[in-house]
Amino acid sequence: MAQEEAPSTDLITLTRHVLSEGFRLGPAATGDLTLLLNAIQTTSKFIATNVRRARLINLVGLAGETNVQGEEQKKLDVLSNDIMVNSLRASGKTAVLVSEELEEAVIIDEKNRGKYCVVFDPLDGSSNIDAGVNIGTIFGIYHIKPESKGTVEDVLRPGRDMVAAGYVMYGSSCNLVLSTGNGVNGYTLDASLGEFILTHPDIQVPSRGKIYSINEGNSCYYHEPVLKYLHSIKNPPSGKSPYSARYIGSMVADVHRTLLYGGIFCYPNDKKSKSGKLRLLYEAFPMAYLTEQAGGVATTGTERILDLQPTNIHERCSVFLGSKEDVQDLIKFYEGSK
Ligand code: FDP
Repeated sequence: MAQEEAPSTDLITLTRHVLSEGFRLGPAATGDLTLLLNAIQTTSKFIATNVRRARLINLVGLAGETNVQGEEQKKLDVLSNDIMVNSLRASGKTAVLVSEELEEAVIIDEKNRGKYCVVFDPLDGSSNIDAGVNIGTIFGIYHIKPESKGTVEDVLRPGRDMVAAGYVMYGSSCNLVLSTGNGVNGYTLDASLGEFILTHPDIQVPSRGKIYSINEGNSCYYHEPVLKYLHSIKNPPSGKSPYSARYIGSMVADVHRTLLYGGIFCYPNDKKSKSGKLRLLYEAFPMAYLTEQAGGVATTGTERILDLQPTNIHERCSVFLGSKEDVQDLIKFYEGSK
């Protein structure tokens, strides 16, 4: 009879893991990023609790406002934004905050000012909230520029300048996936301990997958390269299987599956949405950073996402990311259309 594996008595918590990465940096590590990540952990637990109880404590539905994108804000969007802004300000480690829910960047007062800037979407996938489908928080972290006291210029920089990025997925479990520039690790919240435990060490996107993820309802607007690519994966040469479609409509959930199972996630620009839908700073950059750190590729179709230079904190961009070979296949259709 197979022996049952004994429960672990040596849990690697997120804080322990990040601290051990800090130790590798030697004296250069001041502990500030660890403290900032601690604040993000706390906000994630707080938001996770509210997401779980939303139906019971009347947190579903609209808050009655529209955000900077002209989208209706849900009560949970507003609450999650407030939780993050308060906690990040109080951490004393931030200088500039950019949230999807706020028109302007928040410049932190001198008393609470630190060295980092955090760009975030506090609750991504809002259209799924009321149905209890997976939603998430996405964040990216920059160090302020040398000599800067913290201005919006500190975040109007290419995503490759980020020092860390991650997301938290509120689903059947609460997962935090993080990179501090040294690979990607995934942690699962053990609600009884109140700690994120390392459950997915060193996530690597498979080099090729079998899944494509796109809102195909928009296909009448798609540009030629996207249509041709989709045709190619749905009508493979004989003997090969077509790709399966999976689209949740929450970027965090669709990207999480793509990182673990491989394949390609797409939200292209098209004839109707000339710049695409997803936001560069706090959706595309963090997810592109994680994808590359996990060995995948993230592109607009013609450019590496992490090389884009933002000019506006809420700008949008076209996104294709996932398994290296799948995304390279897509890129070939763009190159062929030149
Ligand atoms: P949502 O509008 O529900 O907040 O950018 C937000 C986002 O969700 C992403 O999470 C998701 O990938 C995408 O938009 C879904 O957009 P469509 O409904 O147009 O497919």
